[in-house]
Amino acid sequence: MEWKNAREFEDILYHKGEGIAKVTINRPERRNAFRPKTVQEMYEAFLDAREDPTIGVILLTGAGPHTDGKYAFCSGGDQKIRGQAGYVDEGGVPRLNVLDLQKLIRSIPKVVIALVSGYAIGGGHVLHVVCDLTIAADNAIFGQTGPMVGSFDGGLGASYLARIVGQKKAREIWYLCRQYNAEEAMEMGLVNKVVPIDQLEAEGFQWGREIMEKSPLAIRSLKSAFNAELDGQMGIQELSGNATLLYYLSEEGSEGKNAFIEKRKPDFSKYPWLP
Ligand code: 2NE
Repeated sequence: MEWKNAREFEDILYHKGEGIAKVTINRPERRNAFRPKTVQEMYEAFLDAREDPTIGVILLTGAGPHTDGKYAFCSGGDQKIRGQAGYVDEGGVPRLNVLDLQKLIRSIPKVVIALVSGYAIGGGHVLHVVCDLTIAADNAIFGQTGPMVGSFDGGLGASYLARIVGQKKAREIWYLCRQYNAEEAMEMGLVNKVVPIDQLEAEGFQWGREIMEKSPLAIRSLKSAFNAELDGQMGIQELSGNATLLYYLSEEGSEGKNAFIEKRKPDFSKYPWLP
């Protein structure tokens, strides 16, 4: 695969190739824990991918291995810069901006695939949970640590996790803070596929390529439909936004606009009231 550097950041790497964007958390010395800057950079990269009409798939992964040979997707919020009211940025402001990133990943009308090697722990686990799909390397380790380190994510990190693995299992994951290997994650439906670590990126790229051969409007409508069931008014807004987009693309939708511009009465008579 041919990756081109899409933009320079400090805490992440951002590449594009063949309609696929790749966001790599690049703090392996902290098992790819995120600080506010890391999250802000990821947010900017995801926004760029959302705005780029050539991009249909985004891979989210972690840089590794670290010098000790260990891999991590992401180990959650950087506990070393956690203050009393959140993760403290360079200006001294406490933040929980990863929640904004979760919402963006969920609502972006493109397919987001988490490629997990090593640890996906705490807020890092939640990040893979909110992605559309997860491909795990055979060394992947999944788990929540919140109740051990004085934190929790009761939003998508709890409720959406429960939708994926079921209530009993989600409660086990959060209450006991155990770690689960790739095979166990596969058994509970937490990941889509497990591959040898040296094949992880190639597998993710192949899934991306297959998705890129499909209809963009069909995929974006499906994503918003999957979300709508769970997301209340915001889910309906997303789904309906796609209906509006499709209507604008139709001749019938254009007739209304054209009539206004041409200062005439719109003529919708040739469009059928389908059963
Ligand atoms: C990930 C894990 C299990 C890895 O264990 P191990 O034994 O392989 O590595 P080690 O030695 O713990 O970590 C290697 C280096 O990375 C740092 C460590 O401190 C260590 O650095 P040194 O002290 O040797 O210099 N490191 C690892 N994770 C870090 C982190 N999250 N923040 C800062 N430094 C970190 C093991 O490292 C682990 O359990 N990490 C902590 C996982 C965790 O509790 N994350 C936070 C959960 S809360 C959260 O993410 C959150 C939320 O609940 C709600 C909103 C937003 C965020």
